Amino acid sequence: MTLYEDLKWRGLIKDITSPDLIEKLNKGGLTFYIGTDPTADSLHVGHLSSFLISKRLKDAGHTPILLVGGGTGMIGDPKPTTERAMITKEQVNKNIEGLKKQVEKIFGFEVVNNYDWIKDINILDFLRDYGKYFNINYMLDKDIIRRRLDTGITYTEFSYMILQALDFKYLHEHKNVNLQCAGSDQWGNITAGIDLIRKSTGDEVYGFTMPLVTDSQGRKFGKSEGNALWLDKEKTSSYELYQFFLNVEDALVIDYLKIYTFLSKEEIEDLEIKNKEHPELREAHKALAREIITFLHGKEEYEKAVNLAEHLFNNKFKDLSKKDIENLFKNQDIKNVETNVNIIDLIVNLEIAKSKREAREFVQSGAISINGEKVTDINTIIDDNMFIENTYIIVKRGKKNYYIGKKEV
Ligand code: 545
Repeated sequence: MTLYEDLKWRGLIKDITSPDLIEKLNKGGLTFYIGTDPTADSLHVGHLSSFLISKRLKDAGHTPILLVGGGTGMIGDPKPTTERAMITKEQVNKNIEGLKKQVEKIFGFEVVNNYDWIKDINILDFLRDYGKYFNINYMLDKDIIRRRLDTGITYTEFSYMILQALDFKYLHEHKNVNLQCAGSDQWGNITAGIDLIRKSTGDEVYGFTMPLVTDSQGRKFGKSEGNALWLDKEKTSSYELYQFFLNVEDALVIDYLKIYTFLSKEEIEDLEIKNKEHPELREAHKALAREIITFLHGKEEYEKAVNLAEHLFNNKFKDLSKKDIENLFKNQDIKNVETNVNIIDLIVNLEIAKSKREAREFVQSGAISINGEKVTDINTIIDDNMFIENTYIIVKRGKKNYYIGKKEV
């Protein structure tokens, strides 16, 4: 398969600006760029598909440049709905540091910051050398701008596309960049750059966009219970990523393997058959989690995530570290509890039961386990050695209700 055929097969191409791009993609040798504004100090899974494309193109012989928008990040790319809140310059710089470190670590590509050239353009040069190429009707015709006219858009956000177009021209002239790629929301900004370059230099450059990845309800992919899944493992642990990818919808797991992994067509088709014949083995889901976490955080992190998941699955907690337990039960509230109390008091303190009577019923019916071991004696005393690493006690009621107690010091 050619690169273009592979990208199409993976569902990674939404639009291309010219059919000429196909042969150029297949031939290799293009320098391309993808940009990201520093609206946060870490990328999240929602941006991953578009950044993985830079590795796919690099592996096919193209040269990637990653741009962090220190300049554009201060302006704000207009969203279809509302004006963005401006972020402070301090916040922009903090986010740039985080993003640069992250994209260099994960992708290892050259990173440029458009503040470095935008800062030197004064207002008169901007209006004469760039504004002159932008007819208002052309700008109003951009889908996202048009949708903002009734809710209102400020001059600041309205002028954003000129900055992104200016970037493309700058990189074309200084780094021989002939291609910009991005998610589908960037179509207007990319074509603005292509038109600026054609009008001002006569050169033909290219762009392509990737579809926004969604779940079967059409919701943007990459959030779990409303929270973004960050690519920074201090924000979202490998274990959380593992659980997320292990539990993506069966109907979409093969599509996600195409988008988020570098497994070959044959390997993915083989997983598709296995997933059909033995869905209970979840081989496709495990491959998805393995490939992504290994790519992002390395094999060791992946194995740690699997190990933690197996502990939870097998109800084995005693040999876990404090950090492991905090990781396993990150979204769970942890209550302070006293040591040397009766198990009934502990169950009531942890609000597992509403009364001592109900607590006794839970214990006697065998519904309660402490650190993975069932306890049925209502006279059990919870003493120090029942706190893992002298800190945490894990009480489970029934099949999957976990309550974490932290020993009061
Ligand atoms: C700025 C100057 C350029 C070229 C591009 C830009 C950024 C672009 C933009 N991109 C998005 C973005 O999201 C916030 C990242 C939070 C860490 O706004 N104007 O910065 C997203 N981009 C990746 C994909 C995207 C896009 O980072 O392109 O489609 C999301 O998948 O929304 O010269």
